[in-house]
Amino acid sequence: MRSRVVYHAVDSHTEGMPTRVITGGVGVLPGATMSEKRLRFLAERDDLRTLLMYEPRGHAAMSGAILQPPTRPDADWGVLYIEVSGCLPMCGHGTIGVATVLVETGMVAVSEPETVIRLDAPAGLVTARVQVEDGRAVAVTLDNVASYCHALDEEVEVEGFGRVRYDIAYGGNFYAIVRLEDLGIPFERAHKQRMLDAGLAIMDAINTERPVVHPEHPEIAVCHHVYLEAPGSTAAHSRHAMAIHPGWFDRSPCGTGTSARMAQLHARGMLDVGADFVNESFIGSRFIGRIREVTTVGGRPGILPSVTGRAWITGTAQYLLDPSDPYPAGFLL
Ligand code: PYC
Repeated sequence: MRSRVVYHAVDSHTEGMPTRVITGGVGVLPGATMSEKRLRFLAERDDLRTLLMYEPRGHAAMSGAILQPPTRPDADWGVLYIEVSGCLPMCGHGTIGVATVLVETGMVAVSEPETVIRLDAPAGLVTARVQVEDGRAVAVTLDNVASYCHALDEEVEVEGFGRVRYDIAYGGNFYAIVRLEDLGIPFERAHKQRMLDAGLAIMDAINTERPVVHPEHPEIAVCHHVYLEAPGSTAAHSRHAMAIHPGWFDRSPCGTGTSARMAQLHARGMLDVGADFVNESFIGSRFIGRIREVTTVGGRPGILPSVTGRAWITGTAQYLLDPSDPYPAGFLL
């Protein structure tokens, strides 16, 4: 066995969605803040992301996180989110996976019934409150970054669908929220390809015709997620399929998407501070969301959201790269 590198990983899934947590082998990435580390990593080390996320070590819906020393004194760990689409500024299911791994491997001081972990993420400081029983993380509540509704009742021209109406909100990433009924697509797995095609065409149209920029983080300026709302969804319990660039569905209920959805529902006057919001994924798994308080984001009305879910460790691994491997950066079909 030969290898140029060894990356240590603890694999997990959060409500069905993988998080490969890289615990060693990468070293300290350059950059004074996690946001700077993210941009430099994308520019200088993207082959490491694709090695760990793409086939044959990953797959077309793979997601993960690289642990780093924090860049700010009020955080316990730094996190760089990696996935097939790139490096997200923030990832909710990934944070729940990271917090579970940190507790269950003893990489943080664990206290019961609650262990609080402050994470330095590219989008800002987030706190994971882990409910611990007999050393096991049985639930994680993520206090996410400030979220806000960017626009309601927008429209774009989408090839094959005509004028499509959408709301757009930010919860750590931008999310366009579109009713499946408006697209004439049933909320059924048999129609998943039509849903994915619609989601990708909608995000393309938004990024071309009506691009978005975060008012405080100008580097966050793309919509790569479309929340396809299922018929019958309410402000108490919403079902959806989350279409993600370049062509996959979130298996989890999407933590940043849950936060964005709560910001949109709050802007519509449908969800109050403190009320439970159940967000259900395409595979039927659930997060419970709650608005902790209202705030402002770049002068706009916003919310401070929390999201509760659970992750399970699925394995540990050392990922290697044989010097003769013909796919040192992986590949996607
Ligand atoms: O949970 O925030 C999330 C997320 C983003 C993309 C996939 N999952």
